[in-house]
Amino acid sequence: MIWNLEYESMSRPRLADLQSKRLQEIVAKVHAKVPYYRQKMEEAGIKPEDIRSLDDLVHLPFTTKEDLRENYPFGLFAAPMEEVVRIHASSGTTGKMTVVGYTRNDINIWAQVMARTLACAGGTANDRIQVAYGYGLFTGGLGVHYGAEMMGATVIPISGGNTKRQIQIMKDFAATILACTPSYALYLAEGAAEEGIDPRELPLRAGIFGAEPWSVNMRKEIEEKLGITAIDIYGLSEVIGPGVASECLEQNGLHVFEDHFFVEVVDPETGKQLPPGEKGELVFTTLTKEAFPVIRYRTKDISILYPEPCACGRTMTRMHRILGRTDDMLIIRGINVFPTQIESALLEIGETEPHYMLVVDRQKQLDELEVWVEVSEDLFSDEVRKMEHLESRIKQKIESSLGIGVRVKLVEPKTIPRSEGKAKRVVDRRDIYG
Ligand code: DLL
Repeated sequence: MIWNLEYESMSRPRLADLQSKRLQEIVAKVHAKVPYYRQKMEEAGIKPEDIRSLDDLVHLPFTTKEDLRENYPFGLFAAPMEEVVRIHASSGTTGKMTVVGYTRNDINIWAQVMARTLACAGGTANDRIQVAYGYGLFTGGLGVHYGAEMMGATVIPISGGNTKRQIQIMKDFAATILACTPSYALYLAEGAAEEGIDPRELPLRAGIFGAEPWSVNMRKEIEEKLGITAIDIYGLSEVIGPGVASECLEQNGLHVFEDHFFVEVVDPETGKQLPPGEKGELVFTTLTKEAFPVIRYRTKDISILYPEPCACGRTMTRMHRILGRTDDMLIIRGINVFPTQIESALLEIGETEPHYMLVVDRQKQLDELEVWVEVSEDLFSDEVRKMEHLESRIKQKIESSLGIGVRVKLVEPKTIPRSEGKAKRVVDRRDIYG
């Protein structure tokens, strides 16, 4: 079923008209309400009236995560705080988080695009949706939750973690759709097997998985082990959260909900817009959001656009499953981690050398992050107790700033390879984009 047939299957020319009208409105709005955008537009010599069609969008400057950081926490909000009913946040590149806000109407739009996403996975009011994305500042849990309620489905708001309980509830409440990260879905499958439960015999029939990259092989494995259809869903906090794009049952690219989010692919080096079919960085402009509109937001996610019609009947452009990142952001158990966050934690503690390395692996479907840090010769040859103490201080510091568990390994001076150019800080042993 298509949740909103009128919009999701709109003819391309009508859609372009709608987008063009909405684009002009949003540009005028941010110019009037957000000093940052006004200034950027002035610097570029552009007035809102210059944006007359979708082709004019390329004249507008990009917005980046750094811009959000400079305006931390609420500097880019376009609505007064009394109209903001919700805040979410995601990792920033250093100590500061990326903060986003929603008006009541934004929450309503978000619920609608999430209802579309669930319908893309074959969901209806008859479904029981186990929401195992985290609830809280992360957009996953509450995003799916509101969409599922709007659809009229039964929500099981269990949030992430506690695998045994997840499996028990999945079975006892007869959940039909699972929402979580793809790696957690595989972990649940293994957990079920350990409990002597064959998930393929449960009523579960579909999953909406995202928040991290996953390969074609991983999809196969999830589908086989859980006996379900696994749907890729994409989104980011800065744009709205989950609900920016979703695969349909054709499983051949993710439909971008373009009546709300205008999508471009640009060359990450030059910023030049690329034609459909070419690989580059996704850039989004929100067309309808009130509290936190973004203009040409650089996602750093790599994909390709396919505007051809889809057999499902939706006319919305499809994007390829995410093919990589243009930066070194890692996603560990669904949480975005920037090496720079770890670097600033280490710098705050001091006492170590500025050489570190992050080793990421997937053990039994769970991501593990190991932080190797060089210590001085003196400290290394010192008592073991002192080393252990430092190790645990670093661990605590990183864990509290990142919100995920890490292992810390202090290593001898000069054991971390030096590079002549860009330092290679990350060894990722997972096969995530394959
Ligand atoms: O991860 C929103 C979300 C929640 C999406 C639940 C899907 C499901 P952030 O925490 O802001 O928001 O992280 C956004 O995660 O820029 C991508 O790099 C990555 N990402 C999200 N979905 C996918 C996906 C949520 N399906 C960042 N495939 C994005 C690959 C994804 N990467």
